[in-house]
Amino acid sequence: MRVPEEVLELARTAKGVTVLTGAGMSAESGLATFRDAQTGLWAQQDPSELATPEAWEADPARVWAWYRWRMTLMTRAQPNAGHRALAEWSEAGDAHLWVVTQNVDDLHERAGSDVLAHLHGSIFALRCSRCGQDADAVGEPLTEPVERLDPPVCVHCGGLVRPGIVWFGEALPQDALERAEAATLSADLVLVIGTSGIVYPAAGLPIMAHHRGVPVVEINPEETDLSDIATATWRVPAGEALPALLT
Ligand code: BJW
Ligand code: ZN
Repeated sequence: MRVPEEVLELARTAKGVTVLTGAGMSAESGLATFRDAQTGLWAQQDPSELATPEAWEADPARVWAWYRWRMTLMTRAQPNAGHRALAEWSEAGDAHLWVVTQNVDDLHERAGSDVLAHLHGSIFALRCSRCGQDADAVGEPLTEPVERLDPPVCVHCGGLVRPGIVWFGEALPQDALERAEAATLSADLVLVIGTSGIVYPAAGLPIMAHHRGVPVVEINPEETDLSDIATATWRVPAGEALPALLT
């Protein structure tokens, strides 16, 4: 695969690279994105009925069944060539890479990257929805999707255990957001990979970089809400682009 000259030049000369990833990063690992019109998670389900605190309050068993099934899929998935290339880039030592992800899976880590910030939390970091303490009871494994499944119960207070992710209307983890902002300001290149750039404040990070004169490169087969502020766009899947960038 031929790497666009401008992208190659920016990647070769950068000393600090902030990489913002979204669901498209894990698409080639077989995990569905949110907003793809055919295969996206939101194509089948209404996000307001699943990914909001109100949905959880109204029907925790429905919400838990969906997340428990997605945990199964994420456990089965393997990092793809794009995840591996990012880890190798970091190990090569020519540049410092700060990986900032909106993904709640652990595929960056399993490929060998240190993730600076999980902006939307982690699906595996369970906590009590009442007292907030960490929980490790995953409950029964799911081998197929189900409509409803009772969430596990907190051993401290009897509250319901929820996934450690950020729903719409909830605040992002403050420390993760601060680290991501600091990395964005320190970088001399921001790579935006596999995100529609619709969800804030995450989408504000590359915009902030752009306003400060930091080049932004987008790797995504489709145009996005962030394409306009990108210095260069490369319309290829992440699993093909990133290995090519390293060779
Ligand atoms: C490929 C590919 C391949 C495919 N290679 N690419 C400012 C303006 C307007 C609204 C707001 C605003 N600020 C805040 C808001 C409200 C809201 C928001 O942004 N709404 C918008 C929809 C308008 N934001 C929030 O509510 C956030 N919280 C907040 O702001 O709190 C404020 C507050 C402060 C203090 C107290 C209280 C509150 C929280 C946002 C939480 C987002 N959560 C989700 C669900 C997580 C859990 C779960 O997994 O179920 O996070 S929503 C969902 O979207 C998920 C994702 O991380 C996020 C982003 O999606 P992503 O990753 O971009 O996926 P897609 O599907 O959209 O795109 C995939 C892309 O990949 C596509 O472009 C493809 O082309 C591409 N692709 N194959 C490369 N092989
Ligand atoms: Zn509790």
